[in-house]
Amino acid sequence: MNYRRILAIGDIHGRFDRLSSVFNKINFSSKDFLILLGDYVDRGNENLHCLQWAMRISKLPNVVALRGNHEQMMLYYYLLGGTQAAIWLPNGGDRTKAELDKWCNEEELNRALRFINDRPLYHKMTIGGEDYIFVHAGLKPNKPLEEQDEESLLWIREEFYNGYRGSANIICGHTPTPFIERNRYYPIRLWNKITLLDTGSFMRDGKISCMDILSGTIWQSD
Ligand SMILES: [Mn+2]
Repeated sequence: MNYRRILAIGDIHGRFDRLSSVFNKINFSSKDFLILLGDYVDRGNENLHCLQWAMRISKLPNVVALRGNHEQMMLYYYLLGGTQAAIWLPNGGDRTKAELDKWCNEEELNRALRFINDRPLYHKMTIGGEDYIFVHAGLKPNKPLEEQDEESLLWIREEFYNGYRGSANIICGHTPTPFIERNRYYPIRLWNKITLLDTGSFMRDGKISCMDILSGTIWQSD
């Protein structure tokens, strides 16, 4: 594989307007490789459009769409029950569910759930001798990738940011950058090889961000 760019897009959260804005800027083609870091749904007002876009584009051989914790909550809500099911609606799932109730028949809902269930939790690549791990939230420090649990990959925050000492570069979303640095809606590169690409897509001044891992170039929604 010899791609022109390795692109990663952070949290989307139902903001199809911002997704279109950033996606139009990158001029994505078959020469690129694209990783979506998850959280297509919840909190925005076009959750279904975002999910359907991810379902469509991930059929391309040069696109990987990961699972985010919001897709995980949705999956639990519809299929598995338990604590994660109970927290979906109050965490923005209410809006997604309203759209699904309105626009989807049972077959379409099942197709969406199957898509979510099939999402990988991480994607690893080696580029120029460097390892890159793309994952929604992060990794449990001091644990090999193969032994990571679903919970950490989808939900972890401070323990990962403060404790990660690995040699692989980690590209992730999940914690909006303004939660780490006030009023910052631009990706953050931490000292320990972690790059945070969730730039608060669902927030008033938030953006959706895309980064080319090879050049470091960043594109953002208007
Ligand atoms: Mn998120």
